Order: sequence, then C-alpha cells, then structure tokens
Amino acid sequence: MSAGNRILIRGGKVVNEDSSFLADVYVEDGLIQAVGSDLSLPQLGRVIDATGKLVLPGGIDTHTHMQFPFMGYQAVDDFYHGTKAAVAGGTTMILDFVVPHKGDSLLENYNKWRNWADPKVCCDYSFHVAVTWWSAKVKDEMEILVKEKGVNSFKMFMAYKDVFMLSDDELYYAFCRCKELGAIAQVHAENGHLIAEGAKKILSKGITGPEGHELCRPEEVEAEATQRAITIASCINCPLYIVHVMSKSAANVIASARREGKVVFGEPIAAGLGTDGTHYWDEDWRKAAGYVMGPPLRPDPTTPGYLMDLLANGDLTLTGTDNCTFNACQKAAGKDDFTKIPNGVNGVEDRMSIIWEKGVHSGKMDENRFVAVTSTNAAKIFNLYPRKGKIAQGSDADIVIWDPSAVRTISAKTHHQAVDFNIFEGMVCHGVPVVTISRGKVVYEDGILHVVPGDGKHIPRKPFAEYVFKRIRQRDEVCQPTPVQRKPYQGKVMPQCSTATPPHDGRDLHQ
Ligand code: URQ
Ligand code: ZN
Ligand code: ZN
Repeated sequence: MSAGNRILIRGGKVVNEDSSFLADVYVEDGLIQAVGSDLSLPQLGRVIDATGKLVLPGGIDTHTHMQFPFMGYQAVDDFYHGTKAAVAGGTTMILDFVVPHKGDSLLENYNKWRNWADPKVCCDYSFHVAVTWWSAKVKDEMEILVKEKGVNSFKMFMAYKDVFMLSDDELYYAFCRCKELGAIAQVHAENGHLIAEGAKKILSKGITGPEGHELCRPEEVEAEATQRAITIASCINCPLYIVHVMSKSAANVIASARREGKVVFGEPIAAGLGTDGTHYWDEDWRKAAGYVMGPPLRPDPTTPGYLMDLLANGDLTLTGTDNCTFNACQKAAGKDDFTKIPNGVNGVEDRMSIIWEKGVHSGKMDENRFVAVTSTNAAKIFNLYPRKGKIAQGSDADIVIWDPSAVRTISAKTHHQAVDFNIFEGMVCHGVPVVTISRGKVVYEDGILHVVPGDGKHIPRKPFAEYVFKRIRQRDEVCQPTPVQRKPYQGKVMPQCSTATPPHDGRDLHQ
C-alpha cells in the first residue's frame, strides 16, 4: 500500500451538523479511520496541518445537469469540467439528473447517462431520474431503477409543457409509485400552462428580451404549483421534495406545509441565495441572458436574504445549484425571443462559498447548520448517511479543509467551470476551501487541482431512507380512516318508503 493512501489531518476543528470539536482525522484507503486527539500516523503517510481551519464533510450538491442536452444545446460543463469545478469549491459529491424524453425508456436513458458520467467524473456521484411521461412501462422501470440501479429519487416536472410536464393525474400516479418503492418524489414546481400562455402574452407586447422570461412566470406561478404538488403528495402520504425553490411565496408555502406536519423538503439553490432577478433588466443582453433559468430568479432584491433566513431556521432543508451552463453563443439562440434562451446557470463551484458568505459570515447560521444544509441533510434524505455527510470513523473520506478567514473574489476569469460567464461575478466571499479530499485522495490543494477523470464513483442509494420514511410509515399505520361502528339501518328504503315524495315528473331517481 502506498503512503499516498494515508493522510493525517492535524490540529483542525472538526465540524459536523451537531457539534464542533478540535480533533485530528486519520484517513486511509478512502475511509476516515479515526477521529481523536493527538493521533499519529501509524506508517508512512502525509500530514496536513489544519491549525486554525475547519475540517468539514465534503459538500453534496443535490442538483446538477452536467452535459445536459436541453433546448437544442448541450450544457458546456460536462461530467469532467463540472466535477473538477465542484471539488475546487469544496463539493465532493453531485446528484445529477437522467432526463428521458416523453415516450423514451427510463432504463435506457439511465444507462446512457451512466456511460457519459463514469469515465469523466472526478468525484462521487449519483442520479435522480426524471419521470416525464406515464405508462405501465415507466412504472415497471421505476421499480428496476430502485431495486437494481441504486436510484431512490424521481423528479417530476410541472412545467415545460409538451416537453417534460406531467398532468395532475400523472403526478398522482408517479407519487404513488415513488411511495410504494421507497423513493422520494421531487418536483419542479411551476404551472406550465400559465407559463405557456404568459409567454405568448409577453411576446405579443413586443417584449422579447430576458426580462420577458420572468414576466411570463411570476412568483404565484411557482407558489401555485408548489401548493398543488404538496396537496397531491399529502393525499397519498408521500414524502415530497421541491427542487430549486426560487421565490418567497413558494418558500412560504413549504414553510406552512412543514408547520402543518407535512413531510416536505425545500431545496433553494446557490443562484437564488446569492443573486437576484434584477439582472434580467440589464441593458447588456448577454449579461441578462446569463441569468435565465427556470423558475427564474426574482426581481425582488430581498428574496435571497429571505430564502437564506428560511434555510437557517429549518423551513428550507438543503441546497443544490441546478448547475446547467450554456455559453454566450448558445444563450444567443434566444436573442430575439426569450423563450429560446437555453435555461440554466452555474453554481457547482461557488455554492459552498456563497452559503458561507450569505449564511455564516452574515451571522444567519452557524458552522454546524452550514454543514447540515450543504452536506448532511442531503446525505440523510438520499440515504447516504453516515457514509457521506459526516466526519466520523468509517465514513468516506470526503473532506474539505475550510479557511473561514480567507477571502476570494468569484470570477469567470478564474473559475474552473467550462462556461464563459459567472452569475456571481465580482462577489467577494469569506470562507475558502483550501484542501479537498475525495475518498481519501487530495484532489484540490491551494488552488491546484489533482483530479483524474473517472476516479469518482457512482454511488448507489437504497430506498426507504429512515430520515424520510419513518414518519410516513408510522402515519400509514396510525392515520388510516376507520369506519364508524353503527347498528344496521332498520327503516324503510325507497321505493317502499311511503313518506317519500316522488319527484314532480314521477321519475324514480333510484332506477
Ligand atoms: O428545470 C431544470 O431543473 C433544468 C431543466 C435546468 N434548467 C433550469 O433552468 N432550471
Ligand atoms: Zn427543474
Ligand atoms: Zn434542474
């Protein structure tokens, strides 16, 4: 065994979701072997001094679309560039999406996406699968994906009419199937019909620029779909996960559902926490188009702070990025019509810094909540805990050494992503990842990447995550409606009943 397999991280402050403590961390063979005081290297290996730094579980980005073929173009951050950028930012696992076209096999697409990702990934990853149409075949394939392929989450779209969108009855069937299989149902919550009509209306007014993208899908379009998804899931007692929560109103809907005890989780993303939709009104078309994504960023500039408050207090649960990047020349497909601008923004590299800056540095959340919302809660919901999301003996050695007092300025000129634009351009962030360790290997250190494409692994996930399904199971047992025990009715029944008044036309309504 080579000495490179052994790392002792000395003198740092270990931060988990529930506690922080000074400790050394010993890593060997991709696993955390020991966490404790005054550890020493049993054999030859590397010592990393983490004095004055934090030792965090690697970030888990719950929502990416690497090399996604979408709206006629392919996202430029592929599984190599995207995961390389992820580790540079302190993220050691991504959850990406397999998105089949309507009518296509979920399984075949899962295999296709695996073939894209496996040779390229520089950190561990896993897949959610989108259900974009409904049939007996889809239902059967969902079972195979859960039982044989390690999928425990399915995304349903309420937007992208005629492309990915499901109707309410299809949502109902898909949610039922998710629950049966022990998978979590995820939704893109926007009313696709209203968006389609809104887009026609805005274009007819001569508004063709990126501002039209927000104008045709205002907050209530997101809030209505969020409420509808929660209502449908609640009728089935199915756990629900709302991806990319972008508005105050949608977040409020989730917060009140959680206060009513519903099993629902909200995922804000780096874009929505770090910037806002005022950019859609920028006079520079390219800049404005760079922010186009669905649901859109909101023009109310207090939205990011509000979403962060809800993330800090537990109304929202965890964070992703929806990283889905298109270059200027691709975005330009919509230069005369905002509906043709490929939707998507960056975030995979900057998520951890944005949340540290706007969440921890601002005083809204502590370092433990930071770990919960960037890593641990994702590991729990997607049944990866404590393999991921925790610094503890036996966990995967996915570790970030974080310097809370270092500062960096985000820029497309220095980022590691393939995309030529950064929605956080110029933002100064306290909190910098100085070393990233992916399954026991140093993959990023002091600004230098040491990644090997294909070194990351697909991580299968088991169904029925306890964190999600314990309450569901118990409710199914105790919250079933029961019939009222009555003595049988002994009176007369129509038509024998002599006191009954026949309808005026003499019809017998019971016929
Ligand atoms: O809706 C999504 O999550 C995909 C299709 C990426 N693009 C986006 O604008 N959010
Ligand atoms: Zn979406
Ligand atoms: Zn997405």
